[in-house]
Amino acid sequence: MTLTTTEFKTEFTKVFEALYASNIKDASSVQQYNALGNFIKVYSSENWNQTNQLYLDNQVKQVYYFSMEFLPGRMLKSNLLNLGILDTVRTGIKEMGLDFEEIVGSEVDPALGNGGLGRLASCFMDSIASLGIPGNGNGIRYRYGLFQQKFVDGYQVELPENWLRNGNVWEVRKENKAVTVRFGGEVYLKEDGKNKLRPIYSNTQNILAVPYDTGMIGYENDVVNNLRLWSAEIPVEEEINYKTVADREVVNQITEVLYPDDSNYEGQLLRLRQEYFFTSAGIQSIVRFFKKQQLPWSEFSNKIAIHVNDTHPALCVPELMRILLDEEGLGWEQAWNITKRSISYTNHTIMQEAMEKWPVQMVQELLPRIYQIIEAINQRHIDKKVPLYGEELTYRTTIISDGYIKMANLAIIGSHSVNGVAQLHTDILKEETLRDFYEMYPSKFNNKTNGITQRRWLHLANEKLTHLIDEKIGKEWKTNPAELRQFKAYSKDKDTLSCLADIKLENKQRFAAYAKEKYAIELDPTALFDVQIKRLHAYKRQLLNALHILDRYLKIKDDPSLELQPRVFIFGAKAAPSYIYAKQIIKFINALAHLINNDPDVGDKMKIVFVENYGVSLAELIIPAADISEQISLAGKEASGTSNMKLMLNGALTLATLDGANIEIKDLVGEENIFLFGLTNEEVNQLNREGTYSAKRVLDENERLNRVLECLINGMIPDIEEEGRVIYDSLIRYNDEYYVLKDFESFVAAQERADKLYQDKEAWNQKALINIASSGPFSADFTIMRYADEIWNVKGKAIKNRSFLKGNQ
Ligand code: NTF
Repeated sequence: MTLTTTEFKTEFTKVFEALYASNIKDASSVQQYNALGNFIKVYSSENWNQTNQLYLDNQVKQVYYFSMEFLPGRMLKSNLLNLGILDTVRTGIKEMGLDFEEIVGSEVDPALGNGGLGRLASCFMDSIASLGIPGNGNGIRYRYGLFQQKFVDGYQVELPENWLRNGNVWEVRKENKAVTVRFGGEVYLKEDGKNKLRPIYSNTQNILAVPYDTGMIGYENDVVNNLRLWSAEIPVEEEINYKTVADREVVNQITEVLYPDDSNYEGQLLRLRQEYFFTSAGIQSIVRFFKKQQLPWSEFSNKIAIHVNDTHPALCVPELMRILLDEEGLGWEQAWNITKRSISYTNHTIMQEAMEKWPVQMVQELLPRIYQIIEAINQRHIDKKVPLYGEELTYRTTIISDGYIKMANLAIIGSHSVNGVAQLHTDILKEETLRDFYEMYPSKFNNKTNGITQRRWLHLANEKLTHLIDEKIGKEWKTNPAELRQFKAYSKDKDTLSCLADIKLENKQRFAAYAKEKYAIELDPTALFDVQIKRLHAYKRQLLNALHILDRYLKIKDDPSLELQPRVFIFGAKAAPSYIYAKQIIKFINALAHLINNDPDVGDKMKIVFVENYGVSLAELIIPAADISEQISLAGKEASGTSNMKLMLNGALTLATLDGANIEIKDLVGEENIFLFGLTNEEVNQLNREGTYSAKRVLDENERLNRVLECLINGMIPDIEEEGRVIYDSLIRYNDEYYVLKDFESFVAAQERADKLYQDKEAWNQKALINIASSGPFSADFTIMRYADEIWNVKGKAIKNRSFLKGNQ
């Protein structure tokens, strides 16, 4: 299909008039956006329909990626890019006298995720479609996305994110595909006369799960896959039972918000309801689709791969068992084999507090049949493993223990593959966090280092850089990102380096314009832009970054005439609403920013911008403008990180600990093209083992650091009396759990090396170029090819036509 500008203008006008019966020039940009979205939907609908039909006709194996979070970002431009009509449409819109960027900007960014985990899911959806892999996303259509973050007096305030205010042009409500999800009540098993036990339910609450589907458009390959998000509704026949607003609210709540505060019992219960809701709905629809093909059950795992993204969808295991046993009448062994062969699981964190566990009683009450099945899985696990591994080891791996149901244990036992998201993370899983399981199931464990889609994070976010690369090495890298390495040949080419510098400067100017408009802060675009963008968490150590800033500030105060490499420090981070310490760090950084940004002694030497409500669209603005990528988590704690890959791809130099995927970045670019500092994982382990670390001693031995810390409690930074004290105590009284003080000196030294290198523009740009050219292996296309080959057993093949499907059975 090719589209000319004239055809586009005619068709687009038709769509607009059908929607709004008015003149397009008088329309708001939201209306124009809506019409353009509709045009795209119509334009791609044939491919969407056909892709679906072809998958069905050819009975290809399909992947279902279950994730509680998706962070797709704005979709208008990426859909146009993938359809191969971005330039045509842009020109057409311009010729019609409309403002393309304004239209693009009026799309609301759906915040249906927290951070890395949700964005990874969306990068994966893009790569799955672009590789022509038959794949589907399965998640929740939250009525309100992750809270909208505002700063009031420097404090984080959370507001509801009403992302559906103007509707959502991309989704299609499919009430014909709705299913019922059952909660609560009582259940007992009854002989059905055919020697099978069947559950009899009473007093259950039945909720209708209605899917909203969104097309996932592959890159120039005519493939349109499906992202299915479920919404909870009251079944029509049960309306009579929901008389009050409060009654109805219980149902609406299920898909109301992402991650409701789960620091209390009610919050946890709601979270568990959400997890079962989208898991059950998804599994039911998979089984329904499978049965449509009239294949024997032995074919199930040859046709279906179910991926569990972290433990949130781990109830896939007992839910698939339930359907196979209770509804399809299969025997335990057969059902168990099908379940294990179909399901695979990714672990995304080793942080103990993020390991999900649910009180037994809660699961018993909310999901009585599922509880029985989990109990049976657990018992069989014990019966089978005790003779092989002994009681001690086996009991450390049970799903039920100490009155809790451990979701990771359920996911591991009920699946055929367990993967970590970077090499070090997988090693830590094998050797520490999940060591007992690794001993039991060594062949289940594998590594799949995360990846990012270069289509969004380079083509769309940094079009100028894309043009430069196209001009130098051609366009093959777009479908084979490994080809980016050809760009290395230009690392000594003065022209190319100066083009690269110009592009970076323009991107920095673009961000500076945003900062000026939004926060009335003047930034010097020639300063070094230093970026840390990620969720706020103690282990990610935004605090270390802030202490370095404070140290620089003190230097300037000591000697205002000091020559320092000017820097702009950019932060973007949300803190979980119940994570008080993280919120105190936000307040501290904001207070520090206020002090420094308004101090005439400082001028352009330092500026701090903490952007509000960091998300995908802001990332697209910030990442291309970054010179330094701060990846400074305590070694061993960050599973992978993905902003590190995006920043590298856009020519930022990484300043990092040897943690997560930073290690793989170092291996690819070489130690001379990255700034490393801090403890290694082994050193952290050793310090933990010895137990002799004293933060106080570090402080006593370092005068500079001592002065910095004093500023937290001596009133120099206005308005942080409480926060300053809490942070100070976390470091000194509670002995600095994340070794911030221990790593301070080497962090500052790395920053000094960065400053020095930045003086030599050519050397810096050369390293930036090498970083860009080395980032190809982090394309999610490669990550997904590995999932496809090694976990899902589906054929991953970039395609220009659909003939591949025939060979993918
Ligand atoms: C995150 N985990 C990790 O913290 C990141 O290091 C990683 O890059 C992403 O997952 C994607 O793999 C989580 O968000 C969670 F939920 F597991 F804590």
